[in-house]
Amino acid sequence: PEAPSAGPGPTAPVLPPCPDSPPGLVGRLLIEFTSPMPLERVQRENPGVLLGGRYTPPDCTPAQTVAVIIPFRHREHHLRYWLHYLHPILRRQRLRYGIYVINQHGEDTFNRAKLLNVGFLEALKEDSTYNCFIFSDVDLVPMDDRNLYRCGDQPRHFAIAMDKFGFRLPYAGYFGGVSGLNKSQFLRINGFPNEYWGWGGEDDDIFNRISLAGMKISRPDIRIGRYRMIKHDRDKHNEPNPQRFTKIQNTKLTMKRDGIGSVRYQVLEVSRQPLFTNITVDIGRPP
Ligand code: UD2
Ligand code: MN
Repeated sequence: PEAPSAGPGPTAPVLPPCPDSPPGLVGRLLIEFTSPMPLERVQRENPGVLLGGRYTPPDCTPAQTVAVIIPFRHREHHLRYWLHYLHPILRRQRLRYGIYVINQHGEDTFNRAKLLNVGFLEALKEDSTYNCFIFSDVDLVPMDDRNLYRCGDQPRHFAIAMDKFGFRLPYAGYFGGVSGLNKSQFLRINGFPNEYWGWGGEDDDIFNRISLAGMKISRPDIRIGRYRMIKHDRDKHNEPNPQRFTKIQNTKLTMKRDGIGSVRYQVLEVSRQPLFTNITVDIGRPP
Protein backbone atom coordinates (compact mmCIF):
# COMPACT_ATOMS: atom_id res chain seq x y z
CA PRO A 1 0.00 0.00 0.00
CA GLU A 2 1.03 3.52 -0.61
CA ALA A 3 2.36 5.49 2.30
CA PRO A 4 -0.05 8.15 3.50
CA SER A 5 1.07 11.38 1.93
CA ALA A 6 2.40 14.05 4.18
CA GLY A 7 0.54 17.36 4.16
CA PRO A 8 -2.26 18.43 1.86
CA GLY A 9 -0.42 17.78 -1.40
CA PRO A 10 -0.26 20.31 -4.21
CA THR A 11 -1.66 23.50 -2.78
CA ALA A 12 -4.30 25.53 -4.57
CA PRO A 13 -3.01 28.93 -5.63
CA VAL A 14 -3.85 31.64 -3.13
CA LEU A 15 -5.87 34.30 -4.92
CA PRO A 16 -5.39 37.98 -4.10
CA PRO A 17 -8.28 39.87 -2.48
CA CYS A 18 -10.78 41.26 -4.99
CA PRO A 19 -10.16 44.95 -5.69
CA ASP A 20 -12.41 47.63 -4.18
CA SER A 21 -13.16 49.00 -7.63
CA PRO A 22 -13.37 46.02 -9.94
CA PRO A 23 -11.64 46.51 -13.29
CA GLY A 24 -13.74 45.74 -16.33
CA LEU A 25 -16.94 47.48 -15.27
CA VAL A 26 -18.64 49.16 -18.22
CA GLY A 27 -20.63 51.91 -16.47
CA ARG A 28 -23.95 52.94 -18.02
CA LEU A 29 -25.87 50.02 -19.56
CA LEU A 30 -28.56 49.72 -22.17
CA ILE A 31 -31.53 47.97 -20.54
CA GLU A 32 -34.66 47.03 -22.45
CA PHE A 33 -37.45 44.53 -21.99
CA THR A 34 -38.75 44.03 -25.51
CA SER A 35 -36.69 41.22 -27.01
CA PRO A 36 -37.92 37.75 -26.01
CA MET A 37 -35.77 36.13 -23.33
CA PRO A 38 -35.99 32.36 -23.24
CA LEU A 39 -34.42 30.79 -20.14
CA GLU A 40 -32.32 28.48 -22.33
CA ARG A 41 -30.64 31.51 -23.83
CA VAL A 42 -29.92 33.03 -20.42
CA GLN A 43 -28.45 29.70 -19.28
CA ARG A 44 -26.29 29.43 -22.38
CA GLU A 45 -24.95 32.94 -21.85
CA ASN A 46 -23.97 32.28 -18.23
CA PRO A 47 -21.96 29.05 -18.24
CA GLY A 48 -19.79 30.08 -15.29
CA VAL A 49 -22.76 30.18 -12.89
CA LEU A 50 -23.02 27.02 -10.75
CA LEU A 51 -26.14 25.10 -9.87
CA GLY A 52 -28.50 27.10 -7.68
CA GLY A 53 -27.21 30.39 -9.09
CA ARG A 54 -23.91 30.37 -7.22
CA TYR A 55 -20.81 32.17 -8.43
CA THR A 56 -17.28 32.75 -7.19
CA PRO A 57 -14.77 34.92 -9.06
CA PRO A 58 -12.01 32.81 -10.59
CA ASP A 59 -9.25 35.36 -10.13
CA CYS A 60 -9.63 36.91 -6.66
CA THR A 61 -11.02 36.31 -3.18
CA PRO A 62 -14.03 38.51 -2.34
CA ALA A 63 -14.33 40.04 1.12
CA GLN A 64 -18.07 39.21 1.36
CA THR A 65 -20.43 36.44 0.37
CA VAL A 66 -23.65 37.93 -0.96
CA ALA A 67 -27.10 36.34 -0.92
CA VAL A 68 -29.48 38.04 -3.34
CA ILE A 69 -33.06 37.50 -2.14
CA ILE A 70 -36.01 38.01 -4.51
CA PRO A 71 -39.65 37.99 -3.30
CA PHE A 72 -41.67 36.17 -5.90
CA ARG A 73 -44.94 34.85 -7.23
CA HIS A 74 -46.04 34.41 -10.84
CA ARG A 75 -43.38 36.68 -12.37
CA GLU A 76 -41.44 34.13 -14.44
CA HIS A 77 -41.25 36.54 -17.35
CA HIS A 78 -39.64 39.23 -15.19
CA LEU A 79 -37.27 36.75 -13.60
CA ARG A 80 -35.81 35.80 -16.98
CA TYR A 81 -34.89 39.42 -17.72
CA TRP A 82 -33.55 39.86 -14.21
CA LEU A 83 -31.26 36.83 -14.54
CA HIS A 84 -30.20 37.87 -18.03
CA TYR A 85 -29.05 41.29 -16.89
CA LEU A 86 -27.91 40.65 -13.33
CA HIS A 87 -25.66 37.62 -13.65
CA PRO A 88 -23.17 39.36 -15.96
CA ILE A 89 -23.27 42.51 -13.82
CA LEU A 90 -22.61 40.65 -10.56
CA ARG A 91 -19.84 38.71 -12.25
CA ARG A 92 -18.15 41.90 -13.44
CA GLN A 93 -18.49 43.25 -9.91
CA ARG A 94 -16.35 40.29 -8.73
CA LEU A 95 -18.87 39.10 -6.17
CA ARG A 96 -19.19 35.70 -4.59
CA TYR A 97 -22.92 35.30 -4.58
CA GLY A 98 -26.03 33.11 -4.67
CA ILE A 99 -29.50 33.93 -6.02
CA TYR A 100 -32.57 32.95 -3.94
CA VAL A 101 -36.06 33.27 -5.36
CA ILE A 102 -38.53 33.04 -2.48
CA ASN A 103 -41.74 31.90 -4.06
CA GLN A 104 -44.95 32.40 -2.08
CA HIS A 105 -47.09 29.26 -2.31
CA GLY A 106 -50.84 29.51 -2.90
CA GLU A 107 -53.01 32.48 -3.76
CA ASP A 108 -53.46 34.20 -0.42
CA THR A 109 -52.43 37.83 -0.03
CA PHE A 110 -48.80 38.51 -0.99
CA ASN A 111 -46.33 39.46 1.75
CA ARG A 112 -43.06 40.83 0.41
CA ALA A 113 -41.25 41.55 3.68
CA LYS A 114 -42.07 38.18 5.23
CA LEU A 115 -40.70 36.46 2.13
CA LEU A 116 -37.49 38.47 2.55
CA ASN A 117 -37.17 37.26 6.15
CA VAL A 118 -37.58 33.69 4.92
CA GLY A 119 -34.88 34.31 2.32
CA PHE A 120 -32.43 35.54 4.96
CA LEU A 121 -32.88 32.41 7.11
CA GLU A 122 -32.96 29.90 4.26
CA ALA A 123 -29.89 31.33 2.54
CA LEU A 124 -27.97 31.10 5.81
CA LYS A 125 -29.15 27.51 6.27
CA GLU A 126 -27.63 26.68 2.95
CA ASP A 127 -24.38 28.56 3.45
CA SER A 128 -23.52 29.99 6.83
CA THR A 129 -20.82 32.19 5.31
CA TYR A 130 -23.35 34.62 3.80
CA ASN A 131 -22.69 37.94 5.42
CA CYS A 132 -24.36 40.36 3.02
CA PHE A 133 -28.02 40.24 1.96
CA ILE A 134 -29.32 42.14 -1.02
CA PHE A 135 -33.12 42.27 -1.25
CA SER A 136 -34.35 42.94 -4.77
CA ASP A 137 -37.69 43.18 -6.51
CA VAL A 138 -37.79 40.84 -9.49
CA ASP A 139 -38.65 43.66 -11.88
CA LEU A 140 -35.74 46.02 -11.16
CA VAL A 141 -32.58 46.13 -13.23
CA PRO A 142 -29.72 48.56 -12.54
CA MET A 143 -28.70 50.75 -15.47
CA ASP A 144 -25.11 51.10 -14.28
CA ASP A 145 -22.78 48.35 -13.12
CA ARG A 146 -20.85 50.75 -10.88
CA ASN A 147 -23.79 50.35 -8.48
CA LEU A 148 -22.00 47.63 -6.52
CA TYR A 149 -24.19 44.98 -4.87
CA ARG A 150 -22.19 44.86 -1.65
CA CYS A 151 -22.78 45.71 1.99
CA GLY A 152 -21.08 48.50 3.88
CA ASP A 153 -20.94 49.91 7.37
CA GLN A 154 -24.51 51.22 7.06
CA PRO A 155 -27.61 49.69 5.40
CA ARG A 156 -27.57 50.45 1.71
CA HIS A 157 -30.34 51.61 -0.60
CA PHE A 158 -29.49 50.86 -4.23
CA ALA A 159 -32.62 51.66 -6.28
CA ILE A 160 -32.69 55.42 -5.77
CA ALA A 161 -33.29 56.78 -9.27
CA MET A 162 -36.03 54.85 -11.00
CA ASP A 163 -37.40 55.49 -14.43
CA LYS A 164 -40.96 55.40 -13.06
CA PHE A 165 -40.12 58.19 -10.58
CA GLY A 166 -38.38 60.34 -13.21
CA PHE A 167 -34.95 59.13 -11.98
CA ARG A 168 -35.35 60.91 -8.66
CA LEU A 169 -35.70 59.76 -5.08
CA PRO A 170 -39.49 60.01 -4.51
CA TYR A 171 -39.07 60.99 -0.84
CA ALA A 172 -36.22 61.16 1.66
CA GLY A 173 -37.31 58.08 3.60
CA TYR A 174 -37.79 55.93 0.53
CA PHE A 175 -36.23 52.47 0.92
CA GLY A 176 -38.10 50.37 -1.66
CA GLY A 177 -36.94 48.29 -4.57
CA VAL A 178 -33.40 47.10 -3.87
CA SER A 179 -31.65 47.32 -0.51
CA GLY A 180 -28.77 45.62 1.28
CA LEU A 181 -27.87 44.88 4.88
CA ASN A 182 -25.10 42.82 6.35
CA LYS A 183 -25.96 40.12 8.85
CA SER A 184 -25.45 42.21 11.97
CA GLN A 185 -27.36 45.21 10.60
CA PHE A 186 -30.26 42.91 9.72
CA LEU A 187 -30.31 41.29 13.16
CA ARG A 188 -29.99 44.65 14.87
CA ILE A 189 -33.39 45.70 13.46
CA ASN A 190 -34.95 42.29 14.18
CA GLY A 191 -35.15 41.75 10.42
CA PHE A 192 -38.21 42.88 8.51
CA PRO A 193 -41.88 42.99 9.55
CA ASN A 194 -44.00 39.88 8.93
CA GLU A 195 -47.33 41.62 9.36
CA TYR A 196 -47.62 43.72 6.20
CA TRP A 197 -49.99 41.80 3.93
CA GLY A 198 -50.59 43.23 0.46
CA TRP A 199 -48.98 46.15 -1.25
CA GLY A 200 -47.12 48.97 0.46
CA GLY A 201 -45.73 50.25 3.74
CA GLU A 202 -43.28 47.46 4.47
CA ASP A 203 -40.38 49.38 2.94
CA ASP A 204 -41.20 52.41 5.12
CA ASP A 205 -41.36 50.18 8.18
CA ILE A 206 -37.89 48.88 7.35
CA PHE A 207 -36.66 52.45 6.97
CA ASN A 208 -38.13 53.23 10.41
CA ARG A 209 -36.42 50.21 11.95
CA ILE A 210 -33.07 51.33 10.60
CA SER A 211 -33.48 54.88 11.92
CA LEU A 212 -34.76 53.69 15.29
CA ALA A 213 -31.70 51.45 15.61
CA GLY A 214 -29.52 54.51 15.13
CA MET A 215 -28.26 53.60 11.69
CA LYS A 216 -28.17 55.77 8.58
CA ILE A 217 -28.97 54.80 5.02
CA SER A 218 -26.12 54.89 2.55
CA ARG A 219 -26.86 55.53 -1.13
CA PRO A 220 -24.92 55.62 -4.39
CA ASP A 221 -24.52 58.74 -6.48
CA ILE A 222 -27.84 59.68 -8.14
CA ARG A 223 -26.22 59.30 -11.58
CA ILE A 224 -25.22 55.75 -10.76
CA GLY A 225 -28.22 54.46 -8.80
CA ARG A 226 -30.46 54.43 -11.88
CA TYR A 227 -32.93 51.61 -12.51
CA ARG A 228 -35.43 50.37 -14.99
CA MET A 229 -38.57 48.70 -13.72
CA ILE A 230 -40.34 46.32 -16.06
CA LYS A 231 -43.77 47.85 -16.63
CA HIS A 232 -46.53 45.87 -14.97
CA ASP A 233 -50.04 46.09 -13.59
CA ARG A 234 -50.74 45.48 -9.92
CA ASP A 235 -50.81 41.72 -9.32
CA LYS A 236 -53.85 39.84 -8.12
CA HIS A 237 -53.83 39.24 -4.36
CA ASN A 238 -51.46 42.11 -3.70
CA GLU A 239 -53.98 44.90 -3.21
CA PRO A 240 -52.85 48.06 -1.40
CA ASN A 241 -52.85 47.35 2.31
CA PRO A 242 -55.30 49.81 3.94
CA GLN A 243 -53.57 49.36 7.32
CA ARG A 244 -50.23 50.55 6.06
CA PHE A 245 -50.56 54.18 7.11
CA THR A 246 -51.31 53.39 10.74
CA LYS A 247 -48.86 50.52 10.89
CA ILE A 248 -45.88 52.64 9.90
CA GLN A 249 -46.68 54.97 12.81
CA ASN A 250 -46.09 52.11 15.23
CA THR A 251 -42.79 50.59 14.15
CA LYS A 252 -41.18 51.47 17.44
CA LEU A 253 -43.66 49.28 19.31
CA THR A 254 -43.99 46.46 16.79
CA MET A 255 -40.39 45.92 15.75
CA LYS A 256 -39.46 44.23 19.01
CA ARG A 257 -42.04 41.47 18.71
CA ASP A 258 -42.51 41.27 14.94
CA GLY A 259 -39.47 40.35 12.90
CA ILE A 260 -36.87 37.73 12.15
CA GLY A 261 -37.21 36.42 15.71
CA SER A 262 -40.88 35.57 15.26
CA VAL A 263 -41.23 34.51 11.62
CA ARG A 264 -43.20 31.26 11.13
CA TYR A 265 -43.34 29.47 7.81
CA GLN A 266 -43.05 26.11 6.15
CA VAL A 267 -40.67 25.38 3.30
CA LEU A 268 -42.42 23.21 0.72
CA GLU A 269 -39.65 22.83 -1.81
CA VAL A 270 -36.05 23.84 -2.41
CA SER A 271 -35.01 23.39 -6.01
CA ARG A 272 -31.61 24.24 -7.39
CA GLN A 273 -32.00 25.56 -10.90
CA PRO A 274 -29.04 26.40 -13.14
CA LEU A 275 -29.29 30.16 -12.50
CA PHE A 276 -31.07 30.43 -9.13
CA THR A 277 -32.35 28.52 -6.13
CA ASN A 278 -36.12 28.42 -5.89
CA ILE A 279 -37.61 28.12 -2.42
CA THR A 280 -41.35 27.64 -2.35
CA VAL A 281 -42.77 28.52 1.02
CA ASP A 282 -46.09 28.58 2.83
CA ILE A 283 -46.15 31.81 4.82
CA GLY A 284 -49.78 31.58 5.87
CA ARG A 285 -52.33 34.29 5.38
CA PRO A 286 -53.43 37.51 7.03
CA PRO A 287 -55.31 37.01 10.31
C1 UD2 B 1 -42.91 49.13 -4.88
C2 UD2 B 1 -41.49 48.97 -4.38
C3 UD2 B 1 -41.33 47.60 -3.71
C4 UD2 B 1 -42.31 47.44 -2.58
C5 UD2 B 1 -43.72 47.69 -3.11
C6 UD2 B 1 -44.76 47.76 -2.03
C7 UD2 B 1 -40.41 50.20 -6.14
C8 UD2 B 1 -39.61 50.12 -7.35
N1 UD2 B 1 -40.62 49.06 -5.52
O1 UD2 B 1 -43.05 48.18 -5.93
O2 UD2 B 1 -40.01 47.43 -3.22
O3 UD2 B 1 -42.00 48.30 -1.52
O4 UD2 B 1 -43.83 48.93 -3.81
O5 UD2 B 1 -45.01 46.53 -1.46
O6 UD2 B 1 -40.81 51.25 -5.70
N2 UD2 B 1 -44.19 40.32 -6.29
C9 UD2 B 1 -44.37 39.12 -7.00
N3 UD2 B 1 -45.62 38.67 -7.26
C10 UD2 B 1 -46.73 39.36 -6.87
C11 UD2 B 1 -46.55 40.57 -6.17
C12 UD2 B 1 -45.29 41.03 -5.92
O7 UD2 B 1 -43.39 38.47 -7.38
O8 UD2 B 1 -47.84 38.88 -7.15
C13 UD2 B 1 -42.83 40.76 -5.91
C14 UD2 B 1 -41.96 41.13 -7.09
O9 UD2 B 1 -40.61 40.88 -6.78
C15 UD2 B 1 -42.25 42.60 -7.19
C16 UD2 B 1 -42.27 43.00 -5.71
O10 UD2 B 1 -42.91 41.91 -5.08
O11 UD2 B 1 -41.27 43.28 -7.93
C17 UD2 B 1 -42.98 44.32 -5.41
O12 UD2 B 1 -44.31 44.31 -5.93
P1 UD2 B 1 -44.75 45.27 -7.15
O13 UD2 B 1 -43.68 45.22 -8.18
O14 UD2 B 1 -46.10 44.89 -7.58
O15 UD2 B 1 -44.86 46.68 -6.46
P2 UD2 B 1 -44.26 48.10 -6.96
O16 UD2 B 1 -43.72 48.04 -8.32
O17 UD2 B 1 -45.26 49.15 -6.69
MN1 MN C 1 -42.70 46.56 -9.45
